[in-house]
Amino acid sequence: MSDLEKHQRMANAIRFLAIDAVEQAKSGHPGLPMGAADIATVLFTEFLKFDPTAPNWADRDRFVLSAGHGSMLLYSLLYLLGYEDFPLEELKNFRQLGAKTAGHPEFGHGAGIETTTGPLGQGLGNAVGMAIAERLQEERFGKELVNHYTYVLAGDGCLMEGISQEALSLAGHLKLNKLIVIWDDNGISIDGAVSITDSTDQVARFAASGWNTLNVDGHDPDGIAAAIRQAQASDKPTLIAAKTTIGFGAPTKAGTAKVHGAPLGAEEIAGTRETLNWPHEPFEVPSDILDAWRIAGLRSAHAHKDWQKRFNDADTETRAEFERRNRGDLPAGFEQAVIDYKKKLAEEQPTMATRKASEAVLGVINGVIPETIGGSADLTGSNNTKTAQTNPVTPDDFSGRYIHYGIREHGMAAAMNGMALHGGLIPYSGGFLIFSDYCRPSIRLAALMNQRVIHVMTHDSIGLGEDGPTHQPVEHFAALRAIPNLTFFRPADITETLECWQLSLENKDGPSVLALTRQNLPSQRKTFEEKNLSANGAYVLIESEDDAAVTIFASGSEVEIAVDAHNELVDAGIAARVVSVPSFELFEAQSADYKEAVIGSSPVKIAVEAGIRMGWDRFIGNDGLFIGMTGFGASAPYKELYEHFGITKDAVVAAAKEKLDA
Ligand SMILES: Cc1ncc(C[n+]2csc(CCOP(=O)(O)OP(=O)(O)O)c2C)c(N)n1
Repeated sequence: MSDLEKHQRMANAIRFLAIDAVEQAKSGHPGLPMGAADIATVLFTEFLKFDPTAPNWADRDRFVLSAGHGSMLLYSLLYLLGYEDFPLEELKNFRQLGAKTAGHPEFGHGAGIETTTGPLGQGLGNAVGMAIAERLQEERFGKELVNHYTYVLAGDGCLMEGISQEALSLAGHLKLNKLIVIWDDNGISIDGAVSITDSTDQVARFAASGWNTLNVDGHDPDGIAAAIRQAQASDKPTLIAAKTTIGFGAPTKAGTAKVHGAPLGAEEIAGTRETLNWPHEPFEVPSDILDAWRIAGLRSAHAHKDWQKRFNDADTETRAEFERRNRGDLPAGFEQAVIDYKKKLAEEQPTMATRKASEAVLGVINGVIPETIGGSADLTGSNNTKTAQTNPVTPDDFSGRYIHYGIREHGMAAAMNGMALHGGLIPYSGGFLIFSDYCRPSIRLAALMNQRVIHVMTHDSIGLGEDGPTHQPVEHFAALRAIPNLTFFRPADITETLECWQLSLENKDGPSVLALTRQNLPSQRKTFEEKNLSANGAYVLIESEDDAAVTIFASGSEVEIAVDAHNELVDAGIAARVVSVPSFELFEAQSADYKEAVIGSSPVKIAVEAGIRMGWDRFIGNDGLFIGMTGFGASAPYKELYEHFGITKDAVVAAAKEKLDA
């Protein structure tokens, strides 16, 4: 068998596993795996550094299938290469409940999947973060321990999505030369030819963004190999534009949209078997070809062994630190640093905006956790995410710990996911809360993938004032609280800010958003408590000695209003209590007894929050009183806005009295 013939048969194994799995599931996308099989075969058998027996080996090359609908390409590869989590049974169960072979690749379902893809373009954004992480870790631990490439297979859809521009321009700027994107340029999407919707010169676009670009016939193995070799030697990230035929080998459907996302059907499959000379039963891979794939799976075993030896030769401290960071454990000194700082805050009782509080807290955190990587989407001076420890990362110097992401919220959030997935780093970033809308798809995926990324989002309400309703979050608290496994924090003062930061860092299994104010807030916590009270999600900030007639619930900046209203009610002889609610999600996780005790049984329950009511009925009931927003904000100094929208101490007191009198 000639080399070419062997290559073709190995590629056909991918094609037919994809065809058969999609046919069996009666759903899925055969076109991409059939079209990109040659590319994948060359990449995985000649270039990619990986070890199926150690799928999480830290120095493996990363492969991201950004065009996640082509998931059967990845599952076929993982089976053929011998990954334990992907036996043939899994392929036969493609898209069925409980299978690791979900419709789109899902991180965490099976070892070998680097990231969840499906929303087009996200994988490209993740890969930029992985490539950044590689450079950062290489700078810290040296090439001996960190030296790998990040490969992406992207489709037309990935490149058409807006996020692609944010991702690729950031990568080009940072000269991420170990990032190699292979574009499956088949000219077809769902509605038909790409030409009916797009006339972009993609190669020129990448070149204009600082990329090395190459063109190749995506069915010519030697050409593909030569291109990857050139890409590896480049001092820029590389786009390999690979011309392919979608559904390669299908006699009537190849090159058409018909093969993108539907089973081929019995007749077409029979024709494809004939065209590609594959006379085997469904799911059958001839033993010589399976052997060839399994041998390819062993290709990097030596590289892994050599790496392990270099790792064993490293000094104890380096080894321990490398492993700790990759496990995601926080350093030993962290908890004590939090307690010490909390004591100081209890003594000093500072008044400050929570965005400033966050900066002060970060000064402590970044001093003891070397793996935090900060950043901001061009709002560093507003988000206060940069501290003395975090020098900027530049294209030529990755020793820093701060990334100026530019005005690219979506690209930033996707890159942060990639950094977290890569391992060894804790990314946090800055942006305006209103623009959580611009990165919501990536935040959602971080939650789905259980990734620790921390979004510092400032200017969290009408309290930002003059910038007006385009910049004032109203529905965003509710919208973010709606995302499963995302912890949304809205701290009321600097002590809560410290606690919420601690909780965000200690939560290894999900993302957090810290909603912080532009305006100053007084300290609400008057005494030192070692316990993290915010960990309960809601807690009684001011208790009432008598049975409280009124309980006021509030989050963030409105806790001050709640406390002022409480004081006035108490002065008027009305027993009242205040509950601070930094996080709905953490409150829900408490015991039923705790929740009942915190909510209490006051006849009047009032919630105060400068956002919409949605979600607050959980605390105040359907008949509770809500003081907040019902529509968009306005442009004015913030104190006037609170008056204008009636979110004031007087409004709370009046509402309470009215209800009590009713
Ligand atoms: C953000 C997003 N929008 C829409 C979709 C639905 N979708 C899945 S594949 C696809 C077409 C992609 O075309 P292309 O990348 O050329 O893939 P190919 O046809 O080559 O398989 C679309 C619109 C999606 N998965 N993600």
